[in-house]
Amino acid sequence: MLASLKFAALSLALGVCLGLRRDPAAHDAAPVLRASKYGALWPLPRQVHTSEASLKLTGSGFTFVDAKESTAGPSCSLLQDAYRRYYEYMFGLAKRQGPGQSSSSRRRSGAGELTELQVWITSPDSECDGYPGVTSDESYELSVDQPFAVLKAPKVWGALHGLETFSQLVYEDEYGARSVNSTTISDSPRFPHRGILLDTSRHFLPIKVILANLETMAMNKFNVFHWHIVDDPSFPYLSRTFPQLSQKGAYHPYTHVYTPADVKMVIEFARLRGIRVVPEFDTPGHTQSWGKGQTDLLTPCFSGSKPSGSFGPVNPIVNTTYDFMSQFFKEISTVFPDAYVHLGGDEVDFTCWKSNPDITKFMAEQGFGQDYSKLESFYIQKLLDIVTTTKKGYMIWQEVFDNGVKLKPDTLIHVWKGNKQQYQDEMAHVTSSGYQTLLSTPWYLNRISYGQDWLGFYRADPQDFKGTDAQKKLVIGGEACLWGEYVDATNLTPRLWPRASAVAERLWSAKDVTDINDAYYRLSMHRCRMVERGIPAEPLYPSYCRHEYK
Ligand code: CP6
Repeated sequence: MLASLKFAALSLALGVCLGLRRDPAAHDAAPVLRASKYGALWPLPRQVHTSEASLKLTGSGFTFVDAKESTAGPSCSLLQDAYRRYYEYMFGLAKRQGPGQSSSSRRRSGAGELTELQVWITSPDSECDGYPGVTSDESYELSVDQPFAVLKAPKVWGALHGLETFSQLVYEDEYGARSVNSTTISDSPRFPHRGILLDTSRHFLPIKVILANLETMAMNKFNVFHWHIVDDPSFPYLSRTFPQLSQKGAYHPYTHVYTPADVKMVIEFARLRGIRVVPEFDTPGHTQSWGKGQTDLLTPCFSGSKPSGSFGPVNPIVNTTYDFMSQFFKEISTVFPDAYVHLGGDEVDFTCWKSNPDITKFMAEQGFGQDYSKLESFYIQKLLDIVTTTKKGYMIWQEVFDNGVKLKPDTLIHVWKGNKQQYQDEMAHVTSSGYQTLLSTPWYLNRISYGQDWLGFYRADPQDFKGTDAQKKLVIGGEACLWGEYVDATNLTPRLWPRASAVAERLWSAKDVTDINDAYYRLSMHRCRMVERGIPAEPLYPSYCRHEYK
């Protein structure tokens, strides 16, 4: 089925050298670096057929064009922008390289030239001006052949992925001349939800860092930016309805905030790359920063019979809380176009609630006994009802499900806790209750170790738990999380990439794509490609990239 081909020239061209095989720090057998028949493709497409026939490409002789039959024409700026980006990635870097391109391309007599990639959107509605969603069609078919290549996709979302794949097929010889092998690819993702969580509360992340990350996500076919925008330490979201939240709760009221224009820019930049933006406003815990600008929102903690001056989670027993949440989430539902918001609900500390006599009285009136998770559920239930009136779906951390809160059937339950056994049991439990779920537990990229930790991320599979096929179908994907306690603009990119790329392949490629040696080669090439594109992605192991230090 798959043409078995040697890509020795390719290996030379991108120049990853042989890594040492024995590493005292590696826990299990280190992967062996040898060329993959799939070249530098990452994540691996569903079907790849390659031939030895290679075609030359030159910057002056190649263009992206809309196919005549395409339902998206020159007025689709999403595609026109993508053509510009990929042209730049494929040829713009030529400036940095030595001479010799045109002479070497003329010397090869047998090889033809590839002059065009025709992009053909086949569905009547290309969705060019829409937003991607969980049910978006991301499939595409790519045929690279003489005299032109064709990229066919029902929607623009598949075309974006196909352009990335096409750019990954292009390789350079030692003189910098570019070629692509005649290839056909048929591709679509294994899971519809492939996310990255960034935390902008522990440290403020400048907009340009967020945008660079979105750009890198597109190179890895991630399609959800989970924006954990506020938390205990700071509240950088500038709310039009409640501007005092960031005035008082941000690290700095002007420089460390995301204005409505900033948020718009992030959403549009993401849309142009087929990425959804799902904001998280985590309550009732993780809300210390909310209390600075919104007095009476948080529960006053008591020391004996007197208020201690400190505050706990959101106060669930007063009407003003719910009035506030109604107005707040009404705003959020208009600012963020995605069909989902993430409502958090994790790690609620009951100590403060227990100290407060008004809460104690309320617990008794409601018949909650000493079970504070019932109080938490009481709050979440009301919050979910409020958010439902804004016509949004919701994602929640697993504790909300664990506590038995009544959930709409389309609620997404985000599993983040426990060891392997525990998270697999949780996935089994959530799906046997009929809920859709996504996994993050094995993908806490904020955790680092001395070694090739991409291997562990790569091996985890969100469908590995005991359950029926129907249960497995309820797994919609996963998210790699980069919590921000020890991460800011200085170290975010190399901490995330290429480690997150391992998660990208697990969530995009077929379940049986598990060959570690093959992955190691392709990921090394992919990492060098990210570096060449200006993304400071960290190395996997002793190696070099051809274009570095020039
Ligand atoms: N913040 C919030 C966090 C974490 C969670 N929620 C977290 C927990 C454990 C680790 C890393 C991050 N920092 N709001 C858990 C979902 Cl190891």
